[in-house]
Amino acid sequence: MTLLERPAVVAPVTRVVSPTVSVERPFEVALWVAEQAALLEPSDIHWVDGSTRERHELLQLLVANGTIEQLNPDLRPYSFLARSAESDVARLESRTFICTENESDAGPTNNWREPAAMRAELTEVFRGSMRGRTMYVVPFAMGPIGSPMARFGVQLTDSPYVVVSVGTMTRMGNPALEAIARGASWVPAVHSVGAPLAAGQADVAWPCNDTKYIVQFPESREIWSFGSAYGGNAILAKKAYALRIASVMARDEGWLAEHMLLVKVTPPSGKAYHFAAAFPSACGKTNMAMMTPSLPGWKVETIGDDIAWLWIGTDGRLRAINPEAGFFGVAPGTGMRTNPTAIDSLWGNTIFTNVARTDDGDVWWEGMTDEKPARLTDWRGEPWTPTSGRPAAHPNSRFTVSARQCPSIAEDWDDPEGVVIDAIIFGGRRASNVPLVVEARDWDHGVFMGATIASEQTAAAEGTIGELRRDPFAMLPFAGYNMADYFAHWLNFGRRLRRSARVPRVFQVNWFRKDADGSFLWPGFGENARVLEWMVGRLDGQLGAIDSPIGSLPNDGALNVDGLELDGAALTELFRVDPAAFAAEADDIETFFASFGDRLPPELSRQLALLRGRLAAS
Ligand code: SAT
Ligand code: MN
Repeated sequence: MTLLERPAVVAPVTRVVSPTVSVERPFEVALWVAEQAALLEPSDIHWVDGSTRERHELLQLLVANGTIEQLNPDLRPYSFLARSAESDVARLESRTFICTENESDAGPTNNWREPAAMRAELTEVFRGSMRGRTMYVVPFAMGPIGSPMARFGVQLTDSPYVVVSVGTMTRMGNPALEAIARGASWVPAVHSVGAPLAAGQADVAWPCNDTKYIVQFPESREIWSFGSAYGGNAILAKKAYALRIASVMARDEGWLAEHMLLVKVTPPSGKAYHFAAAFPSACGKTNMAMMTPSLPGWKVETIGDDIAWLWIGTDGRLRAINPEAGFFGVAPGTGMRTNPTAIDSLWGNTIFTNVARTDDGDVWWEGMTDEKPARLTDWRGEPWTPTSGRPAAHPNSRFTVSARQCPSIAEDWDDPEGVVIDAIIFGGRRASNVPLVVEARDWDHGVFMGATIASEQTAAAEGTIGELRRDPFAMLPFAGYNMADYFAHWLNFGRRLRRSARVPRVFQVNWFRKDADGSFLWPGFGENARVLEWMVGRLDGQLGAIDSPIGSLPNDGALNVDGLELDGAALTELFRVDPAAFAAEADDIETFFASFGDRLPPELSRQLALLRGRLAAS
């Protein structure tokens, strides 16, 4: 049997452990569940209802299995620490596949596999993979149920840890199943840790498999994931659905599924603005989304920290929702100085993964406090002291917490109609070259900026940390189709916006530029509000800019640096546009663009030629 074929006889499932559900099980879902059960051979099936009681029972089960341990309830109420297997700590881009009939539809930036061959391979990989385990049927909604943008899915998984994670990150359970029963279309997603248990075989704390697959079939809108229980590899609603599959839906239906945070910024004037900002994984999206602005009278409120779905509303305006319901944030570097809002969000009801534990049963990670605790248990479960010479928390250790717990969450964060976007920001981690902030000349120039983002690799995925790579729109690992077509979709989208309403402004930022000694030039974090102030001033027409070959820079005095310990030389260096360095950058962009062959939209080659012309004239 292959994954698409129906089995002649649906194998009977031994037992259905399911809470009494008041909701009707949609026939189509029930049939699919039975078909998959015949392949996966779980010992039980549990339809997840999403109730608090169910979550509690799953957490108890996870404690009993040794997957998580409860933290000291006096210090961190109802919170838990998970330690993953050492081989299962980040997204695996090399094992992420896009399967389309034609290779060119996946494009040069994706790992392509021929769908029929991949189906045959997966059928063998998944056969019997849930033996000895319970299969959870996890209905979920991305976006507020009732929003025109809400989309649905059902994930099968044999990991209770993944179920509780999906419970925080999405709207999981009966309400989603009810929407499907009423006729909403849904994406099937199958996940197995790939560790079947023989009769009587003892389980391990973090079951997983050395062989891993994260497979998307964009044409049939399906997801298959095997071997990992970590983050984006396993919470399939997140990167696999809300970005890879949703980007394809968005292309076909005329909207955008983006790797972006969403914030509401209110200056002292009281008029609110909404920004969507794309940065690669682990480049500070959560910190920016929860920023405590250093400027008096300014307010930044959180709408989302990782994914945004944008569309043109019936009013013709660019609108956006955060399809998620929680935060899966990087722990290291999150502290009272850098992100007090995140620290406040994590007071309780939080699952931490791969952070260190203190002797009194609380958590710690690098950057949480300036002073390191004298003794810890590190993320591997080993004793640790500050002289151990290794990090106590894994660099990609995470917290999983509900958005509702975030003190800076905006009142309109889950408005079914979304929020109106005033500006789009692109950013990356660049030690050199890219200025603190630049404004695009127009939408098409903004698309060029997005298409040419480069960033230094972080610990969020496997690879050499610090290596510079092009990460267009911060979507390199997340676009579910040919990146060149994705660029064209952005260009077309701008054309539609121009016809109907005001086109949002586009900016590029770089908080990470370094001086000759390798120290950051810009203080970042709450001081980034100064950059937002300039952007708001640009939107209002109150603050000025000067033209440069790469776009508009703040003119003298337009960026408020009052009270900052920033000398003139540092400020100059933050905005220095070195024509020679940018000419080299243009050559690199040309090579990158050439990888797309004739599928590259001509407008992007034109933008590159314009940039070179401006550099030559400068
Ligand atoms: O592991 S996740 O993909 O969810 C996080 C990230 O890489 O942005
Ligand atoms: Mn992300």
